[in-house]
Amino acid sequence: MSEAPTGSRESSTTDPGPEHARITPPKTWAAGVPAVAQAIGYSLAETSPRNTARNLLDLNQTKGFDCPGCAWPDPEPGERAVNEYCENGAKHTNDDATTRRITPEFFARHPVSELARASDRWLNQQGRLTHPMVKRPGSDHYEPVDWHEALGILARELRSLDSPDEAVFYTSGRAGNEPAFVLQLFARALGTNNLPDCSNLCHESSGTALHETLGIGKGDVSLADLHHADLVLTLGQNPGSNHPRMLSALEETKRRGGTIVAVNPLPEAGLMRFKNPQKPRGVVGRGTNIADQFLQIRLGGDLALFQALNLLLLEAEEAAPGTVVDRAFVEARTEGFEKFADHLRRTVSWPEVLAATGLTRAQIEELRDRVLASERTVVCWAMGLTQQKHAVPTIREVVNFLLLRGSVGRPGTGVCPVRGHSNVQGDRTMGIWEKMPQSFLDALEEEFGFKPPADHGLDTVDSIRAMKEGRIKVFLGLAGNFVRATPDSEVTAEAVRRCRLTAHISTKLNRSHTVCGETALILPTLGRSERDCQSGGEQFLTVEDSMSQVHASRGHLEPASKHLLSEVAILTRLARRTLGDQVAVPWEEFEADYGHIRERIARIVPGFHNFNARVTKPGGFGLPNPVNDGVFPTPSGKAQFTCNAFTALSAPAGHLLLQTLRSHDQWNTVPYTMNDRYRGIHGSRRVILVNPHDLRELGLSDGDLVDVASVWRDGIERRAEGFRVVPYSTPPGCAAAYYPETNVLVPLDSTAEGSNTPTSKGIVVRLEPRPADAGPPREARASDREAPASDRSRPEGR
Ligand SMILES: Nc1nc2c(c(=O)[nH]1)N[C@H]1C(S)=C(S)[C@@H](COP(=O)(O)OP(=O)(O)OC[C@H]3O[C@@H](n4cnc5c(=O)[nH]c(N)nc54)[C@H](O)[C@@H]3O)O[C@H]1N2
Ligand SMILES: Nc1nc2c(c(=O)[nH]1)N[C@H]1C(S)=C(S)[C@@H](COP(=O)(O)OP(=O)(O)OC[C@H]3O[C@@H](n4cnc5c(=O)[nH]c(N)nc54)[C@H](O)[C@@H]3O)O[C@H]1N2
Ligand SMILES: [Mo]
Repeated sequence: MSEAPTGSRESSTTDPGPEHARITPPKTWAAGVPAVAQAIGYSLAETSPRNTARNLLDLNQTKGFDCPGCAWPDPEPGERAVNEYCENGAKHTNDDATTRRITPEFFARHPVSELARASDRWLNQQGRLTHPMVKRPGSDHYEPVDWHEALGILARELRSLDSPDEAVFYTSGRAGNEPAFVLQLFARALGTNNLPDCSNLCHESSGTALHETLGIGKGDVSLADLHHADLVLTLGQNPGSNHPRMLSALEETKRRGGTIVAVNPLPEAGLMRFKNPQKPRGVVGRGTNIADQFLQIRLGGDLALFQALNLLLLEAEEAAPGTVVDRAFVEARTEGFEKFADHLRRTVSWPEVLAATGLTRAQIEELRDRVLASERTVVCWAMGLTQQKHAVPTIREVVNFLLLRGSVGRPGTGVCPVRGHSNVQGDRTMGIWEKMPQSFLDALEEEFGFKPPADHGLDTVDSIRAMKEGRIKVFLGLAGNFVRATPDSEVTAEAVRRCRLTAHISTKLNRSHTVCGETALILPTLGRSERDCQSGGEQFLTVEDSMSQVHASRGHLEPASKHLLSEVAILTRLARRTLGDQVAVPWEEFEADYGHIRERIARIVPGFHNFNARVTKPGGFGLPNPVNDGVFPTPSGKAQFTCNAFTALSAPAGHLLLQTLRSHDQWNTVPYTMNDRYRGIHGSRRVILVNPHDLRELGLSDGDLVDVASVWRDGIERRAEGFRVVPYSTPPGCAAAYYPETNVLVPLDSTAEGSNTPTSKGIVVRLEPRPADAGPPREARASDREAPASDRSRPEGR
């Protein structure tokens, strides 16, 4: 238990290599006392005891701030614990509230080319950004700049573009509603819909599939639905690490007699057993068994599983008509049932299903029986489903399953895409999307009197393609770490370096500040837990959780530096500098009092009427969900059954499928420590988890060092070097390694059909034994290849 959070900021700029990995048996339960102790340990290493206490008491309370971690909803105000947070939420919070600072002297000491070689963890550990900084063309150093000049540089570049479509504006789901609304308004007033976001890398496949089938891009489940479900399926998610508070909801489902089925290639600790740190029995007892059935599925096997399950249900209906399919619901509220049923009867092949899933027919029949015993079923899912080539048809098939049983829109039923970033759903609601519906654009026009561009903009992958071709000159990031979150790291880095200017509104230093355009700007901003004072008084932000509840978030700590501006202030000032009085938007009023922004949101975004008044109520308010009001807002007004072509993943002989996932101790692109406690990995992240049988077949043994090469039709060799092989319980042919170290292996053009989301959970790789005399792995040698922008010859055509 005594894995101290990693050391001081003086520690090595590179991460411990694979030879430092120490492997222990994976845990079979999650949370509980060690988890809380870990969080406090990390907090104290990052911040002062006083800040820790103050912060943690504010976290997720109605008068405090929203956890900057995941988007899992908070219980009703009366039902919240005093400590309404999880171990990881506490870590994310205190990572923001760190007392370490990065000052201009830091940048004077460290050239950009050196920082570009430092590990993600080291960059993050250096502390909070304190001053606006600029890296000028030809220079290898960031130097301090005042806000007026920084925003002037950016405004000048934006004004000098041949077309506004030469700029892209990226948003990460940490940003609150108000800055997100201002950013999309500015981009559209400038004349572009180039508004890629982290959702393009995340739940885009869910949005696409749900829009097509149910007419809404979001889930329709509340915490109460989960508690009251007879059966909850959790697919492709690791809640013990990524949505720890979800375990409390699942515990409640079980307490009320519900059943849980987990579908995952890995026996994740949180899916197995849970000890609730909020309850005395969680501290001393055995905890609650979570999954009643665990289906250890092959990567990408979920479409096959649901097609087989749906066929079994159709057959059960034939055997006992009127007992399985919710006929009344299907006839009144849906379309396409007969075609769908016919399609499955004709196409499902059991040998293919068993090969694709790695499951037995008996396991799938057991699942069918659980479904038949359930009146109310909820399906939850995350990245295991969305980051596959056939993610969209997979999620459509999950919807077929629920529609068949009439398990949508009723209490205790529904679709639950479990969102990642705390406000990723809200950012979308605010218009951060490269293809917002025309109704939204029309509402903007009516409110502000300018015509937003109608053509769709670029999503994240298309933005990189455009950068690669030299079509993008200016990149602005509102939070996030574009260079590290995106696939094909080397290709992306080269693409980003072609930009004339890259600018980031950030709290912490990350790789995107160091792999940058000819000119680069760091625009430091307030964190969630900090006081936000403007000329109109103290401000708060609002966020929307994974279950469409909108509420206020208010920080109380002193800002990390007196030079910080809020995200809203940065964006509104930039808009004024760039657009002058070209559009009738009261940017200054927006900056002074965010209530003015919310007034406009109230008039533009459905469900936000009387926003300012309703959001001050403890717990905020829920957005209307047409599906729960009995309406499917599809073109025909009915939910759609779909016919999905069978697809599975396979790897040629001698190859494996690789998924890239999160450890317990990281927040997306930022590893906090080198440990992944529940999976028994300690000391190094350069590990690859492989089925023991595969290891034997490949002639490898526990502890061997390998390079991982990805195999893709474009013939380009992508390599991630220096990984320790770890035998692990994962289906044959299916390996796992950490993101973002392995993003270099995900080809830019390998994306999900229909959503363009990188296939981060299904890439074909080859393991190559690493010669003992191979020297440091390529990641550590990045300097050789990543010449600083200053001494690189300019690409053609610039
Ligand atoms: N502590 C912490 N919390 C986080 C984050 C974080 O980085 N750290 N990130 C946040 C964000 S942005 C997001 S999107 C969420 C992500 O939450 P998750 O989706 O839980 O994140 P991943 O680590 O990507 O894990 C994917 C899970 O899917 C499984 N899986 C992989 N491929 C398949 C498949 O083909 N089928 C099935 N059925 N399962 C599969 C993996 O074994 C793993 O358990 O977490 C959010 N919360
Ligand atoms: N291979 C692979 N790639 C993946 C994934 C995967 O599973 N596998 N997952 C994908 C997913 S689901 C996602 S969501 C993306 C995540 O992609 P991003 O959202 O782009 O990345 P983050 O790591 O969350 O961004 C962290 C940075 O955000 C900044 N930040 C933090 N808080 C704030 C704040 O309050 N305000 C501002 N302005 N800045 C702040 C800090 O500077 C910090 O360094 O990655 C994707 N990439
Ligand atoms: Mo995400």
